[in-house]
Amino acid sequence: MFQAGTALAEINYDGIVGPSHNYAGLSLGNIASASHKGDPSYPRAAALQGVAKMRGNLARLGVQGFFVPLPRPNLALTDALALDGSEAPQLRAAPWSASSMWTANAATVSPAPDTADGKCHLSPANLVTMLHRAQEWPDTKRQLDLAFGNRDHFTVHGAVPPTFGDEGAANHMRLCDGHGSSGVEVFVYGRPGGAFPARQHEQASRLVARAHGLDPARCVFVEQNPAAIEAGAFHNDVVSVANERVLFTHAEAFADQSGAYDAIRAAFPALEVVEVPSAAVTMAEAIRTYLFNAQLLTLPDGSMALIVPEECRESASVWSYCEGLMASNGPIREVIPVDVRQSMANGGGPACLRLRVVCDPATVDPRFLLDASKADLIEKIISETWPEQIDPSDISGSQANPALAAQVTAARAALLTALSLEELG
Ligand code: SUG
Repeated sequence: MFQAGTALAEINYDGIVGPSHNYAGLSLGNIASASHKGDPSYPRAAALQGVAKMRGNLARLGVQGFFVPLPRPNLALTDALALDGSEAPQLRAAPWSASSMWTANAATVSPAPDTADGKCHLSPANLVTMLHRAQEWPDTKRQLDLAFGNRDHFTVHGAVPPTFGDEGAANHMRLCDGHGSSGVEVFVYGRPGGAFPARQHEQASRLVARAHGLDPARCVFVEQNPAAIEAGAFHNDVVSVANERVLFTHAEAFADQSGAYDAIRAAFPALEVVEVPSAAVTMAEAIRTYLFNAQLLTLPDGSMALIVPEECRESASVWSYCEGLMASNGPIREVIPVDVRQSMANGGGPACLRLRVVCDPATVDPRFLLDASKADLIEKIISETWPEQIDPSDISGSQANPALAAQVTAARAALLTALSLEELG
């Protein structure tokens, strides 16, 4: 239970990219996923890119967590789908998806200073809108139950019941004076009826806020701009990110942009908005480069750094905006590109790959915390066991590929053994 004065820190839990990482084009409304459908994927390179990102943030922040990949191929889902070779290839690919790497969709997290009982509450996201993602939450919950098993400090809930779609932290932001102080939680939902699915339902957001025991006066519910969803912003974290008192957002992120700022400011007067105008970066370019799918970090000296995908540096308009940001007197003083191209090609940037948990690091299971030697170990297992390449026909062809299934299963098992996490096997 939270007591004032306890040392709370933000821990970023990155999803280790799983050995079955592939491009099957499963996510309607996710432009990168659709446009890379059918490409060969490189699971080993993808996972090493992810570890390199974690190493960078470990050096910057002094703390970094991770979650392990979920069991794939998921034989229970294969059975449930009655796959017999006559079905659409996309159905065959779903049990192979490595989508749990995007841990921003693993859960919604309300840190202890925000909740009525002074514990940190986590609700795994049901991800019901997409078949390949809906299989994640029971295994995600098993992992959360272990990582945050200290019941004096954490409560792990069940998922929101269907039909209310919940996508977790990707549609949730927290504003606060410092990570350890009480925050205002902002839930961003989409209204159904557009060309693409609105994955986060308002009722799911409201349910999570109630379950977590949040003070209604410190919760804000905001509608995402339907035009942003239509343009490919399938999660709010593709168009805005918050850290402490700062909201970094595209000017067209919300259905009622100034109404959203007013509502947040009414609950959190210290709000500082860094709004990127459409004239500087179009919505299409923001979505292509994932400028907002960035990690906005508070560095030990109190300044903020934005960890963006390399694609931002390659875009004239986005990089010129970033250079202006760094030269300004604003709160974001550094913009640091990272290479997560394998994940980006499926619509997952630096922010998708991490779940933020504000807590006392002494209260979490240390097996899920990274240090330099564990990063070496994880890299060694990935280099030795992860497939170098997967062609979509390996997983969605009418003939199953038992050798690949065996390799993927063995690779995950080797990682669990190395990390003493066999109980997740
Ligand atoms: O749910 N891509 C993920 C990307 C998730 C990004 N997360 C955040 N924005 N927080 C998704 O659409 C692609 C899978 C495929 O096509 O095989 C995929 O699931």
